[in-house]
Amino acid sequence: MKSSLPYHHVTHTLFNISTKRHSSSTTLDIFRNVRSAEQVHSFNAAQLKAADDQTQGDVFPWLKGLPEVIITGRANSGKSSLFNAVLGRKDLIKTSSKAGKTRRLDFFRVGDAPGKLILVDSPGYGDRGRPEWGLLFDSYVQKRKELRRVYITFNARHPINVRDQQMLAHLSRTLFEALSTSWASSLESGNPRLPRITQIQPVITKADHLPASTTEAQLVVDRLKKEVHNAVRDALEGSETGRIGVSSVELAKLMCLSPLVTTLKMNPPFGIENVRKNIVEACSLTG
Ligand SMILES: Nc1nc2c(ncn2[C@@H]2O[C@H](COP(=O)(O)OP(=O)(O)OP(=O)(O)O)[C@@H](O)[C@H]2O)c(=O)[nH]1
Ligand SMILES: [Mg+2]
Repeated sequence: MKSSLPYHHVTHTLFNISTKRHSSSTTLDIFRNVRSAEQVHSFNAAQLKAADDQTQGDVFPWLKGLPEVIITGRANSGKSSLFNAVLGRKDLIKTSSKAGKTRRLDFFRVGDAPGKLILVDSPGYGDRGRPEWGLLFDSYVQKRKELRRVYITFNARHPINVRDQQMLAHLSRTLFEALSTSWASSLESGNPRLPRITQIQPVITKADHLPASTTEAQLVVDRLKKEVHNAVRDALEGSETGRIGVSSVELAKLMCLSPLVTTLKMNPPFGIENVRKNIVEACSLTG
């Protein structure tokens, strides 16, 4: 079995892709009782189909309007494991070495009831994904007002592939359409307000699989960062971003954040505090 990288190696990589710093006291506050997190709901493709016949709106459960973040990524890229780590739990969420474990949207409340925010785990895409899971994810991203940020995982061991590019393209167009619609309605209301951009946060998981040389590891991270950004930029080029007064290049920069790097094969797991801070910031809960 391949041994884990030395701690300093991944630390170095993480520092080099410098991420925004946030007040850690608020983060600690929100995640202080992280172990009290609970699953508060789940929603599967069959429920979506049944509900869609009744309404065109948000069909997902009302969770007191708490801010939500959702995670996506290729099947088996480590989405559910990452959320377990963020929640300081080993197996609140079921994980598996076999792709296709998560088959529905699962909603987890962070903190004691009524909670501060909701993490939404979702099924993976790619060869082991299913079309109905894609519809479920799409419906959530298109309709959910509480959505604050979309996390997308990339296994450090695998280069980005065409399915990742398709997902990034689809996601950025969907988020742009939502932005454009809320801009149009704010114009109509006679009270134009710059809409909030729902951002995409890439997360490189399984960083223990990055090459052992720091330079090579950095190259992998930089390449992924560039490819993800380019996929978003190219997708937005085909959208009429001028409608909201920005170029596709500008919007891509605003919409797609720099990747975070994590590995759970260290004790304690690496990069998790940064993911927590990022979630807290996405939910506008920083003090
Ligand atoms: N080496 C390594 N393996 C990891 C890491 N994180 C998760 N894994 C493993 O990756 C496998 C898949 O993890 P999951 O969290 O179930 O992945 P998922 O993306 O939720 O998978 P699906 O629900 O099937 O789409 C499991 O065997 C985990 O133990 C990590 O940081 N390093
Ligand atoms: Mg999963």
